[in-house]
Amino acid sequence: MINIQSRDRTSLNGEWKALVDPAGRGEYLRVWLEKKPQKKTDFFEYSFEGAPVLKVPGDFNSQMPELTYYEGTVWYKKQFTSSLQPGKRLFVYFGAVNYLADVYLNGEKIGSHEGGFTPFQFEITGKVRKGENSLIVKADNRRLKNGLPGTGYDWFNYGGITRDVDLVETNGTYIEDYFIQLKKGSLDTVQGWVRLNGPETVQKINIRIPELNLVYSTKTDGKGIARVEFSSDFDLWSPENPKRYEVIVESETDTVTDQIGFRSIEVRGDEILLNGQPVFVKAVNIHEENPYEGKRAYSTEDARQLLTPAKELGCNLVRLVHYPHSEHMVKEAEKMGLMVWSELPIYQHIRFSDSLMPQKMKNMLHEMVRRDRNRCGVVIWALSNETYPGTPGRNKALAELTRKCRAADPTRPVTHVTNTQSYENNTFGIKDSLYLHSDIVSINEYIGWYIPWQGRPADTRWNIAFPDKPVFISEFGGEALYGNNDGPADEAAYWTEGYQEKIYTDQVKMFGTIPNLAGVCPWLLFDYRSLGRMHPVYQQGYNRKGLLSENGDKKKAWYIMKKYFKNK
Ligand code: GCB
Repeated sequence: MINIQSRDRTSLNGEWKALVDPAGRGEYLRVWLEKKPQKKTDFFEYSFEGAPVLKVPGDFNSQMPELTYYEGTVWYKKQFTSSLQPGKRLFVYFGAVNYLADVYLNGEKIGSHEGGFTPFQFEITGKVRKGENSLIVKADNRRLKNGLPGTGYDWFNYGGITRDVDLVETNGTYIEDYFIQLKKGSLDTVQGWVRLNGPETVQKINIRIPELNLVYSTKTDGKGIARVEFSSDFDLWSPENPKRYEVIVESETDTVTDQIGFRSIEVRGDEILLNGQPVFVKAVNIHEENPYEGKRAYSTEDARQLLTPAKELGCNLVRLVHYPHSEHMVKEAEKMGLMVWSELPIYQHIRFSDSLMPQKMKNMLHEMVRRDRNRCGVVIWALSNETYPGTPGRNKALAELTRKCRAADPTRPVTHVTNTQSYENNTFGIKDSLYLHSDIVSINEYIGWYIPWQGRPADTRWNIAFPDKPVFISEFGGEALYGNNDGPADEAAYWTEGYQEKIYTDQVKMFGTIPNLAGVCPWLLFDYRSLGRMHPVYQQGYNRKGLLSENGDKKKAWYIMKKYFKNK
């Protein structure tokens, strides 16, 4: 189901008992049965009694020093009471568990989930007991060769129950999902649907927007689905006017309330149009990490800490890399007038030819789209980042995924990001055929950092095999340790702020040469933790490509970017 926040729910956030299981003994000992010794002399191990606690939501790595670099299993336990009345249904809903989750209620397995950044739920009607209940979750963040992402990635592998957990109570038939957004290209007509779950499939549906004096009525069919189409004179959402309306969706057995904005987003020819007008995308990359505390970000407060400097930089979009961020983050961005780029962790080394991969990609796509389809702030679905053309099955798998994405949501542009360009004689060659399936040609390039310049930035030439599409520089930049200011900028060495500043100055000159340039997005807002970044002096476990240090200090490059956005 979607829109948990507006439902009859009981939060299971807070302290959970935790058993660290590096050897995988818990499975063998079946800890979910919570066996108790009968006599003093009975041998037993692995008991939740006397176990330490972990905070949920929250990654486990940042909560216990011995778990800092841990990649493995932690068993979590929470007790709750229930008094579910006959005819009602109960669900346990997880915002995210990284990466594999097995969930047990009162000793019985109720389900599993794969994927660290999308929500899932299990129905526990008929399984929940009156009074005390015990919920046990096995969270395993080991990297999988056929995982999404796979084994190699440049961010911190925060494990555990990283987002909110809720019990949600509904009537026998409830409003499971709906899609209420403007139809593609329209500025006044909503086209969507409402879907019920439960036996009473045929019901009257009302959609009310009190501020517009709007009441739209329709009816669900035998499958519990109602088509929706209505028009109104909406005050359109935009970064300058992040207007959202209270929207009430009612059936005869359920009511949910949402805050929904209306806007149109389209790629037409080589331009990106917001509400019918060309928009230059001023973006910044953000990882889901609270930089000040070095932990996975999960709350509204965390979201504000990350988004406030993005606004200050002059951004109108945040690229939330490289996986779907929490719902709080997306909602805060929308509220603050930041468009959102939402991305799947189909990142670099993916085993496209693995027999399980099509299903894994499809599930994750649907979990991402389902959760945020009604968020007008979300303007782009990004389906992959830096996958390699030579990987067997790559193009076919991503073409198929693109088709599925467009079917699930025909209103938003879709993109793939690549870094497969050639760069010779100061000329970029862009011809990765993945862009055939991409509405926007999104390019990551690190000229000036990983690759040296081959001429004056302002003389750069471009050979783009897709001349009719907008071009977006989705990543560029270089590393600098804040406060490392040895030497004047023109002599500055690697890791200095001056060196990074020079990269930005050159990149900005180069941007002027890009045909169809529709936006740019520096890599990235804050320095962030990554296991692959262990230079003992300059990195110390951090990717230092931030415009801000992990303490929020502005590096010199920040000002170059801010000026560029201001003048754009
Ligand atoms: C990239 C990746 C990003 C890395 C970044 C870097 O191209 O998309 O995930 O962290 O480069 O710092 O090298």
